[in-house]
This record gives sequence, structure tokens and C-alpha cells, in this order.
Amino acid sequence: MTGKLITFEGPEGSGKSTQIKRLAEELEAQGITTRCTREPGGTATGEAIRNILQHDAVGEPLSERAELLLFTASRAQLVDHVISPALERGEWVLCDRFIDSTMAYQGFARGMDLETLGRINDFAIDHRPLDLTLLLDLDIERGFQRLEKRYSISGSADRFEREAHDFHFRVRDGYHKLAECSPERFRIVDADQSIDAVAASIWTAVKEALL
Ligand code: Z5A
Repeated sequence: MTGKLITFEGPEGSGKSTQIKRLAEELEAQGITTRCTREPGGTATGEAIRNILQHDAVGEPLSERAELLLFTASRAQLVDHVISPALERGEWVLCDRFIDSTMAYQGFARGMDLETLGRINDFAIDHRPLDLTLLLDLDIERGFQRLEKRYSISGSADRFEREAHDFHFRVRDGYHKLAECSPERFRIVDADQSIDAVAASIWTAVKEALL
């Protein structure tokens, strides 16, 4: 039996990384082998791409099309080398960001053509269906407040975190439109609750959708 592919989406600081760990623990406790991964990244090639994307690592600004193709190259590598083999072994894969991040950030926020992005996404994931997408919905300002603590420790925000607030409002709005278009795949989770309360909402959503 093939496994399940669950993706986590949402604006910055919405708690995706925190909640992926919590869901993985819950699934493992149920005897389900779970594989956690992230985008961009998750493979050696993907992590190298992530470095270019986050920090202009090669010292020149990225064009929008180059940015898009780097995200989707990382995705193709992740699907072929990590996601598909894990699903075929019957594992459940939890992925921190996936195709909907491209639609929200490059599409709704940067203004690239959504149909073109849909086709490129589909090619990158080799038409693999997703079982569930958990959208961790959080007010943009709340997310930034959470991340401020991190900036004060690391001293710098990355290329996306430096975008104007309007950009991030378009991201959040874009996610809502994506969820409206695919209600069977998306579950919207209120991320403005305690970590335990968000984890409980996610577990309810996963049980209802997949177990
Ligand atoms: N991007 C794109 O443009 N196109 C694409 O196709 C893809 C991505 C795939 C990746 O950044 C960037 O790439 C991203 C979109 C773009 N833009 N940005 N920035 P990333 O992977 O480095 O960052 P992120 O995905 O936005 O994750 P994040 O900023 O690390 O946030 P998070 O994973 O959602 O949250 P967290 O790390 O779990 O929590 C953040 C902080 O809040 C942390 O201190 C937690 O302890 C705290 N936290 C978590 N939950 C709570 C609750 N419930 N209450 C209070 N505090 C909490």
C-alpha cells in the first residue's frame, strides 16, 4: 500500500516546522512510519538551491523566472529522490511547503501567471497527487512578531522575510483563494492558538481526512 503525502503551508512564522514535528510524533505513536522533509531543500541538491534562494548566495539578484525554476528544480529532485520512494515504501511524508507555496508566493504575491505555474508545478511533481494540505492560517503581523525573536538571535532576515508587508498580505490572501478552489484537499487550521491547541486541531483534521 502506498503512503500518504501531507503538505504544510502558511505564511512566515505560522508554526509549520513546529507542527510537522508534533504530527510526526503522533503518527509514529500510531505505528505509522513518517518521513519529514522541507522545501526548498530536503536533498543535498535542494539544500544547495535553498542557500541560493534565501541569501542571494552567488552575489547577484535572481530574476523572477530563475527563482521560480530553482524552487521547482528543488521540488523535482525531492519528489524523485525522497517523496516518491518513501510513499512507495508505504511511509507517510510530511512536507514543509510544496506546490502551493509557488502559487502563493510566485503567483499571487509576485504576480506570475497562475496557469503557467500550475503546469510547471505539475511537471516538477510528475503529476503526483497530494492527499492533504494543512494551511496554518495566521495574521501576518502575528507571524512577524514570532519571527522577531529569531531575528534578534540570528541578526538577519532572509530574502523573503525582507519583502514588504503587502507582499505577505498577498501571500495569505492567495492561500485562501487556493483553499477555496480545492476544498477537498485543504484544511484551514487557526494557527493563532497555543502550540498544543494547534497540534490538536491538526490531529483532528488528519484523522477526519485520512484515518
Ligand atoms: N517559497 C517560495 O517563494 N516559493 C516556493 O515554491 C517555496 C518557498 C517552496 C522558505 O522559507 C521561503 O521560500 C518562504 C517561502 C518561499 N518565505 N519565507 N520566508 P523558510 O522555509 O526558511 O521559512 P518558512 O517556511 O516561512 O518557515 P518559518 O519562517 O521558519 O516559519 P514556520 O516553520 O511556519 O514556523 P516555526 O519555525 O514552527 O515557528 C516560528 C516561531 O514561532 C518559533 O519561534 C516557534 O517556537 C514559534 N511558534 C510556533 N508555533 C507557535 C504558537 N502556536 N504560538 C506561539 N509561538 C509559536
